[in-house]
Amino acid sequence: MKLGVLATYRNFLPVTAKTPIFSLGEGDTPLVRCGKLEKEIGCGELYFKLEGCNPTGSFKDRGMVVAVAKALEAGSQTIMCASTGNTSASAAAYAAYCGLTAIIIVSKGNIAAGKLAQATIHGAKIVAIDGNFDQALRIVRSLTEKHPISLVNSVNPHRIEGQKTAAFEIIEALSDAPDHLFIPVGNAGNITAYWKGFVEYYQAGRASHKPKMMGFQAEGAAPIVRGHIIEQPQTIASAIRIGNPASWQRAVTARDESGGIIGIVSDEEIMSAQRLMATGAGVFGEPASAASFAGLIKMIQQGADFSSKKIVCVVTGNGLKDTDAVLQNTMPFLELPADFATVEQALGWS
Ligand code: AN7
Repeated sequence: MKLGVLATYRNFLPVTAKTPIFSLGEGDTPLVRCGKLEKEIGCGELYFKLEGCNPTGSFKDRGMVVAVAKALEAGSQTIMCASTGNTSASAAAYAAYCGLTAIIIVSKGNIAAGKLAQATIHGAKIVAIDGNFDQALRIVRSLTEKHPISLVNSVNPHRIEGQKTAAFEIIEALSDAPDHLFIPVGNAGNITAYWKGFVEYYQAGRASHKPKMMGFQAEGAAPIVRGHIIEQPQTIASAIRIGNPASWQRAVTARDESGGIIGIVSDEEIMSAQRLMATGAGVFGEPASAASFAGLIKMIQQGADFSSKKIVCVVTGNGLKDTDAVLQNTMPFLELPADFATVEQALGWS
């Protein structure tokens, strides 16, 4: 049985004698090396951290298990979040497991179908607003200040605590930190969490150095890179369609303290990286999660030299959550009658 994030890393987490310890099987996700893509794009060692293997299919579960445990410890009966999809799926699942009510606020028409199905099947109360994620988060922050409800967005520090465990796992798997960590940036909680995790394991003597943090935002939703709030963020990567990240300043700190960058990738670069990851490595990540690999490819194309570097790209969410994004951009398949000879001929074997 998997121990889960709370039991495995309790000494690094805000776990007290009163904190309930439970797990839906989050954490301990694969770190997969891809020699083929290493050669193809030209970097020393290339690993994908498969966060889509978490129970609800994204990295959010690591933080959610801690946030929900602390909400239970505080006697809360209801949790609430704004979400571009994955946070709501995770909140809904952990609330269901713990017998809590989950209320989620989303931007109408802007959530990938798989994520909405998750929140629905787990029994969350779903409110869709005529507005974007940033507006939803503002409403949720005000509501949870006024009413006795636990906020489980990553402005809740327990979320960051849980999510930092992915950095611990990478160091454990590689027996040291990588040289660079490539990661998508939306609300900027995850880059904040990884940096915290790398710093803590470094300070604990578990790593000889800290990686450079390489964050990537989508071109139409890149407030940190552009240096101002984006009122109407746009990108095919709906998970990171965020114009005013809650952890903006901490992402900048992670970038600067690590000597890394936060850059931009276009929707085309995201979709082509998603495809290359799928065809070259057998990894199917959702569009937002391909922003990390897209950033790596882009930097190499622009002349960066990673030929002797150990690189980890975080694949933050499972591609099955958002199949529309893929099927809209795919070559149509062959449609044939159910006839042996016709199929054989169409495949070029007769
Ligand atoms: C797959 O679910 O913000 O920079 O509300 O789902 O920590 O926000 C999701 C974000 C990257 C960005 N990859 O992480 C939400 C939400 C995937 C995501 C991000 C998200 P942050």
